[in-house]
Amino acid sequence: MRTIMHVDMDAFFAAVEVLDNPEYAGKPLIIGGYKDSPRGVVSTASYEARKFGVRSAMPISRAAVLCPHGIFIPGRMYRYQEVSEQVHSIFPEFSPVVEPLSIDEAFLDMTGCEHFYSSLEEMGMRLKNRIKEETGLTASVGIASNKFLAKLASDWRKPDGLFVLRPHQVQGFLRDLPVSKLWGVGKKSEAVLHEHGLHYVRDILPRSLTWLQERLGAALGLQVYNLARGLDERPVTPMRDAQSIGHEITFDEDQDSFSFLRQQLARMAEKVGWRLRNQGFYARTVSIKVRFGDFKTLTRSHTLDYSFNDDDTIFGEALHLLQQVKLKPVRLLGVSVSNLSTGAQLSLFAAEESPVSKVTEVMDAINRKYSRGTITKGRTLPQDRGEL
Ligand code: TTP
Ligand code: MG
Repeated sequence: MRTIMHVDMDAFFAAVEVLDNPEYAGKPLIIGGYKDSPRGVVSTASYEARKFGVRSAMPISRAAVLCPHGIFIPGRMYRYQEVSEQVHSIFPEFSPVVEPLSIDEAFLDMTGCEHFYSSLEEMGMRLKNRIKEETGLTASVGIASNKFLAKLASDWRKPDGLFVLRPHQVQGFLRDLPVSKLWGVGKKSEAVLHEHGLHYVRDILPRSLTWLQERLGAALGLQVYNLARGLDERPVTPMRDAQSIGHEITFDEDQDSFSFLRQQLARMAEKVGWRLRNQGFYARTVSIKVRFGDFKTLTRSHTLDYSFNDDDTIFGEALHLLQQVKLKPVRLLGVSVSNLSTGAQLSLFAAEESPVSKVTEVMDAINRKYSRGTITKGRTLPQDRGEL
């Protein structure tokens, strides 16, 4: 039995603003832009503002209607990044096996460390107290026997929450959750489940694995079957153990347009670069995977003599690899990076430069502030579809 702890900061960007501007304390605070900003999107809101229905990813204009007396401010990404680093630097005090998940959350594998504490509650409390002491901010902590349950648990008593989900409570806890809480169930698969009258986790339990796989596909069907039973074997993967970060798409129809594939490559390069930077990694190798209509699959890789974490390098290398492939209609395309490290080993030619260009930094800040994909490079947009 494993002991996994998930920690997630409360209303993170808003909490940092309250920390730096105590006059905002206790007020409805909305981060993402001034009240009259026409295209702004809410990145987060204080819990006081959430009472009025304000949520992340909502247009500022809508938030202004819901919460007209709220305080609306644009974000300060560099500052959130700074506090994020402070928070993440605490986790190794608790466990050597830490998986940073985003700017304000992480998984800690606490298996074997339990006996250092009088109870799991005390363990969680200690982490919360350390974060509070170091940053002045509150976090919510969930403790359970796997990642899926630990993340649900940290959410359960938010904000400033602590919840230990014990094995005998799991079934009762899961039963009444909406199916969308199961990882992997997005809008599309949620609709499929609803169509069959499955709205809550308890509705899924009587369905067989085969039934679910027939409707959701083999992989997602199995995942949903397991998660509904509280089963999740995924290990906490510390940065140093991560092998690669990748993204792939299967097309509805086989694709034979190079410009289309190039555009898909650019989109995936941005996604991969984003994840790479968000987890504080650098990579040295870029790989592509191409599966043709006849299911023949090939991979091609190239390793550079320096590490990188920018979209341009990933895209450039991936495109170069794709250009060397003799193409026929493509069913699946993937991009991944590997040879990961946490520090930059810069190109000799770029020793003075930051490995992430200013443009990428600004794009990341905007995408973090709003939501990923808000801003993107032109090459990810559809172009004239020249044939191969
Ligand atoms: P979350 O942890 O999802 O949200 P939160 O910390 O603001 O609130 P909660 O107490 O519910 O955890 O995200 C962390 C930060 O990431 C959040 O403060 C702002 C940013 N973010 C966005 O910029 N856009 C988004 O759509 C979301 C969900 C988060
Ligand atoms: Mg949070």
